[in-house]
Amino acid sequence: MIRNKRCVTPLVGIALIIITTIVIAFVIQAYLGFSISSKLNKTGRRDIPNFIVESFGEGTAGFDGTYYDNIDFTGTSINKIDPSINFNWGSGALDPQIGPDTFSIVWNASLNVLTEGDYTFRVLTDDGTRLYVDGNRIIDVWYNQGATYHSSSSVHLSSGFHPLKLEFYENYGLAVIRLEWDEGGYHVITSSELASINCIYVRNTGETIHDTSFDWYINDELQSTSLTLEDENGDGIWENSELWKISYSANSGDTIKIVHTSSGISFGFEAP
Ligand SMILES: [Ca+2]
Ligand SMILES: [Ca+2]
Ligand SMILES: [Ca+2]
Repeated sequence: MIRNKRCVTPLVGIALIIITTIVIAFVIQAYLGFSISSKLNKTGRRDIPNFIVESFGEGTAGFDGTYYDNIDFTGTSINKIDPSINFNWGSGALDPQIGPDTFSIVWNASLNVLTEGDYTFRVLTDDGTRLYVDGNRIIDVWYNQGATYHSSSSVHLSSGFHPLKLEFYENYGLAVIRLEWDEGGYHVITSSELASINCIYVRNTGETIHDTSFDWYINDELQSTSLTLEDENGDGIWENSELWKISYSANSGDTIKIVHTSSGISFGFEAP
C-alpha cells in the first residue's frame, strides 16, 4: 500500500503542473483577447483568430522602393520593386505622381553574399544618399551635389543574406542615383544578387492596431530592414476588417515570424 502511494504521488504532481499550465495559458489568452498560437496549414501559412492570412503575392527579386513626393520621406508615395538602382532622370519626373524636384526614395533589399570577405560599396548620386548594410550607415553624403561618386570603407561580410537600405533625395535640377559594389570589380548590384521580395495579405478582423511597427525574423534571426506594411486606406492604422499588405525579403522555404510586441500579435509562415 505504501509503495502504491509513493508511485501515485509524482503522477498527481505532474497532473497538477499540467492543469496549472493550461489555466495560466487560458488566462493569458483571455487577457490578450486572442490566441497567439496557430497551426501551419498545407500551403505553409498560419491563420490566427482575428488576423487571417488571405493570400501570398508573387516573389520578385529586387529593391523594394518607396518613392515620396517630398524631400523628407513624407507626403504622397508610390511603391515599386526595382531590379537594380541605376537611374538618371535628368531634370524630368520619374512618375506622374512624383514631381521632378524635391522627392525622396528609400529602397530595401537583402544582398546575397556568396563568399565571405571584405567588400566596398559606392554610389553615384545627385543629390544626397545614405547607404546602410546590416543596419550600419556606411555612406553618408546627405547634401546637395551634382552627380558624384562616393565609396564606403571596406565592410566584412559573412556568406549569406545581409539587409541593404539606401536613402536618396533629389532637391533641384538633375537627378541621378546608382548603387554598385566591388564583387569581382565594381558593378551595379543586380536582382540576381538579391533575395526575393514577397508579400502576404493579412486581414484584421479584431481590434484596431495603432502602432504599426513590427519586429520580424527569418529563421529566428531578427531583421532590421526590408519589411514594409501598407494598409488599404493609407492612414497607418490597422482597422477592423482592413487588409494589410506585408512585403518582406526572403527566400523560398525560409521561416518568417512577425511580432507586434505591445499587442501580443505573433504569426508565422514559410516563404512560398
Ligand atoms: Ca530634378
Ligand atoms: Ca539635383
Ligand atoms: Ca488603415
